[in-house]
Amino acid sequence: MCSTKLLERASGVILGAIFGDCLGAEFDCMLGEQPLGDILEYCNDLQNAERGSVLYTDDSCMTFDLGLSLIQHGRFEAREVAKAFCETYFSSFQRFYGSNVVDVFVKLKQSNYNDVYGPASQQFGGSGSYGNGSAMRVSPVTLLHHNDVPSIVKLAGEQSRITHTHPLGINGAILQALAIEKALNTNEIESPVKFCQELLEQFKENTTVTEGISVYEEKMNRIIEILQEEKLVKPQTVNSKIGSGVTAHAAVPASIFSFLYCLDRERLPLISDYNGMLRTAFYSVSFSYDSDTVGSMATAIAGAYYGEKCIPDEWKIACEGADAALKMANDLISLNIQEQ
Ligand code: R7I
Ligand code: MG
Repeated sequence: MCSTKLLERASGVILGAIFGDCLGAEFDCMLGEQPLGDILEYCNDLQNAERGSVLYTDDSCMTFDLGLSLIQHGRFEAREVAKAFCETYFSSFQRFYGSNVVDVFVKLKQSNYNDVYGPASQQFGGSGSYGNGSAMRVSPVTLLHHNDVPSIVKLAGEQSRITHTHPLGINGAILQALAIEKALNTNEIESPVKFCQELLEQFKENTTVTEGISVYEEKMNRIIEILQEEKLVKPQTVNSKIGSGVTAHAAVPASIFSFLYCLDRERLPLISDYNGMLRTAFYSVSFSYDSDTVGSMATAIAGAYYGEKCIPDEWKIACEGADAALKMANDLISLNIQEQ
């Protein structure tokens, strides 16, 4: 039997991913940080928005592609996932996919999906991409294998290799999947620093890709440093010490930082009246240079901790794919329970 609490949290993961993406897409920060007041104003106007009218981007496209394929086949079928990624990409209008990953889609299609891992390994002169694209879609992996860390790590890495083979790309997907798992399993975070230290240890112990671990270790230690040293952190500090752009080793730590920073409502006077999931969504979107993706990843982690009820119904309804997100979370958790 699935407890309501687990289902609410699992739903929070996928809904958080979609909500953060939709919100972030409206506040693309590539040109600089966004005032929190503007984001609040935008959200308050959402109650008048039509159902599904706030559109998501590639983050959610790929999250749905991966999750629905896992549900359909009951397991990871790499060729099917590759096909789903490509079919969605080639049938969509502008969803703001990464500028290089589209070359992988073209080659996958040309090979009739028979060479599933080859095209990604040829990216960037053979080093593979370290973009954040395989981390931003990883949330279904955690739900399918909830309570089974080795399987989460294995599948997070395998799904990454379809588009991102660089060790930093793969490890970004693994760290994000583990962050969601830890948030799902924690009832009350008493110390954000301890949460971060334990997550780092778990990542180091379990990742199957040793190259690039030190980069993430350094970033996680900077998160700890910032959380310990400063009460009110300026966006410039986060951007200079952690980063928040399109690379996995910037965006994943930035997402983890956002979640941990927003646990303490006093750190965010302007939005202190909102619940923690909304604080995380607003904050992550406001400072990131890749606002849709950091918004999506940070709010997915927050959703695992706070649960989907933390997003007001009228805001949910405004987002494209909200109902599908809730159904997908339910189906993944049902599969997970059957496996145990
Ligand atoms: O990682 P990816 O799928 O998407 C990244 C972001 C996400 O936020 C999406 O929502 C979208 O907005 O873009 O896309 P990739 O094309 O694989 O990588 C994104 C970018 O990361 C590339 O265009 C490069 O600028 C950079 N990058 C690299 N640069 C140098 N060397 C990724 N890997 C490398 C590399 O090995
Ligand atoms: Mg993005």
